[in-house]
Amino acid sequence: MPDQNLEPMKIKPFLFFLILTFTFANFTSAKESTDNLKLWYTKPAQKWTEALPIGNGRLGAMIFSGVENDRIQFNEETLWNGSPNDYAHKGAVKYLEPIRQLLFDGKQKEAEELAMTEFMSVPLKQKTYQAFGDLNLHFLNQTSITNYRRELDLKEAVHKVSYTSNGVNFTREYLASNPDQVIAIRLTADQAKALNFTLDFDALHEAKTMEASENRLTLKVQVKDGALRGVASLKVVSDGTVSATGNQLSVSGAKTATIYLAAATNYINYKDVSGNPEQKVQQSLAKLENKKYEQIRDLHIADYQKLFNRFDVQFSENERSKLPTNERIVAFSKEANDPQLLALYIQYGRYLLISSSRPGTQPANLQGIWNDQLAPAWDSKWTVNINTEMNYWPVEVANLSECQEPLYSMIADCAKTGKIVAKEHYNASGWVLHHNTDIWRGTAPINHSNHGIWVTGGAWLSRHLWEHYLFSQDKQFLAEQAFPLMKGAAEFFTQFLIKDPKTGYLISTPSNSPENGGLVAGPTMDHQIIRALFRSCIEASDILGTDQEFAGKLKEMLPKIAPNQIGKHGQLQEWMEDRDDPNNKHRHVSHLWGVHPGNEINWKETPDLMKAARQSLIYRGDDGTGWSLAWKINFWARFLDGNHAYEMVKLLFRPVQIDDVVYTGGGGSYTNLFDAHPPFQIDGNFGAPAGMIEMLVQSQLNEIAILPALPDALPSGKISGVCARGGFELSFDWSNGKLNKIQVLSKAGQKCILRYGDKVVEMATEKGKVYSFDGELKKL
Ligand code: FUC
Repeated sequence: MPDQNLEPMKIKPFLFFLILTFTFANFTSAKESTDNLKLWYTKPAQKWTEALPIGNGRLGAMIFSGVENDRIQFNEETLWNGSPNDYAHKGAVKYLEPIRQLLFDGKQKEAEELAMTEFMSVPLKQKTYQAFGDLNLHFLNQTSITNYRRELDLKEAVHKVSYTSNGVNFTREYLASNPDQVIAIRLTADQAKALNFTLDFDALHEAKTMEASENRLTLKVQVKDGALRGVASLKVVSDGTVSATGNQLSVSGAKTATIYLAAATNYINYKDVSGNPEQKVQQSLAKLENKKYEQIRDLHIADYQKLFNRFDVQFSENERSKLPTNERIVAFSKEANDPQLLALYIQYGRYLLISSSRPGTQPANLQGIWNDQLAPAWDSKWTVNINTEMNYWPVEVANLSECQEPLYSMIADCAKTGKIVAKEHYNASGWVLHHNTDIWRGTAPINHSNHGIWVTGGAWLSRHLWEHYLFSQDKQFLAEQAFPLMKGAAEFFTQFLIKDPKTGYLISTPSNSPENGGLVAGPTMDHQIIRALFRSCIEASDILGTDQEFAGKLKEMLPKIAPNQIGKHGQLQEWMEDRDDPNNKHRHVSHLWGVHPGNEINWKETPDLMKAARQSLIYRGDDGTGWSLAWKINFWARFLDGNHAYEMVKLLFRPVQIDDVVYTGGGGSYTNLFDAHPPFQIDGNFGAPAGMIEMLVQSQLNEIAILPALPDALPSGKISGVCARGGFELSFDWSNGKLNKIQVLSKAGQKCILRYGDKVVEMATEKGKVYSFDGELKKL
């Protein structure tokens, strides 16, 4: 469908702008993008999913922006319950063969029961990410409110509130600084002595203390079941009077006041809880002693923009861009004609990633770092049978490579804990991670044998290490960080895979096809993941010139692993047996892993499997949880069906509950554009941007395809700083659905094959050089 509502008057200046500004140098700093990059509202947040998130990778906060009472609900990412523990079930290995035999004998229930008693993690469940506390601000004499606006500016990573009360203009700014490791809140009034408020802390934890003295307020919490405690402390700097009474601070007669909030726990790493949070907090606040708010703010913006400004995306604009975000979401559900909302969503995903995952921090968990509960959904941990991986799908393409560092550290930890589990449960060397991990780096199978015994979590995560190499071409990273971990993951499978007595193929058992169909022998997804891991290890050993013997073993095993099979309904089989139910609408579509994020199933080499995979997806249907919708955007993009991918985008934007109206009980978007599983789960906020980018660029099988799955709804646009495998960074624009111009920056001097429709160019490149082509891929 053409973009009918796009008024001609609006298109022309946009195209004119494109022509004027298209140079590689200024492309990323496109001026007009600034105003697009805001989430904004005309009312304070009532519910948590209306509040707006800020974060520095370690500290996060949800800002409600009330006029009389403002709630700043904050987190520190290492506050979890539990304590160091390897979770291994000692002696579990004795039951491995009996469980396998029961599965071969068709006794699934018995196999699950035996596994439940003898094979599961100790304890059965992993631990929970904890809310930390609330900072509450209470303002005096706020009446006759006008001009209220709150906004999250993605360009600067600053949240702002402004309003007028009794003729006084009040503003507040909130930011979470990575360089200064504090949350800073700046309050101003435009009249002397007009700013009067009190501050106090609160927390859900039973064990908590609060204390105020001079200009300092401190909250200490101890988690209920575990070794961790948290300390949060703030100081107020103001031109008014700051005083302490009981557990409260008050600021009176001020024109400006700045609050600096620091928080820490005693967590050092998964084995060590001997940290001193009082000292850490004290140090963070002491470092600010001689700094002005403006300096802290400038440093924060510069630090954030170093990452954020590397990439830009614009689709065509219309009147909808001017609506408050809540109204915009509702309008989209009535008529999905707001191309710039997709650009906002992609950039919001990048903002959330920068805010929740920085070098040295924990990776983004199921909720990033934002959690207001002591018992959040699925413990707000790391589920690795799709969710954690999805969190990192946009990281390379959207030019945020560094944000993936916490994932590598977590993989390295899990390789250590997973070595114990590999030994105790499977008598295998190498390492294994089942479907979840937590801050203690649990790797054993949890919850229930019918879905917890899934063996390829570590193998899937290892792909992220390899992908980082493919994008960066960084051989040192491959040699020092990636390959040793990938090799350990593969080594496990060289011993774990066994010959299926029925077919003679090597299969993965016991395992499951994530969360569908219970404990089985040989789920298709496992074999796809293991093959991808083996292939990447073989390639890495070749590139690095090491481990030839190991690579030889993998080469020998590869063709023996059970292949993808097409079943009686024309579907790609999810299991060894042809027993898929075409009416099954399960949210997981695991057996399509080979289409995305894997690529062994593709149009070029395996068109029949590709058709079968597409048929499976059609049977599954379009609807799903938030992350399931996001995955389906990626699938349809890989099937090269942009319009179907856009149908999935529509479902993803479906309003969940906005302004007290409940629109759907299914997956969609909340007022603050957080993805709804439901409840809130951040994976869709990352998986969907990756899928939207996948409509515009795909780099698979050694070629870069431009606009491979462009939906009719996005006839014009431009993107810059988007990355492709092989070490390339691309900038291009299109209008009326046709490519105008493209520039390719070669960062590693590799050969480049560009495809646009049926046009292909192939070229040798030099590191650091930019190559330009017109819409016919003719060199400029
Ligand atoms: C997997 C999914 C659920 C949810 C949970 C966190 O178990 O099947 O839908 O996303 O992870």
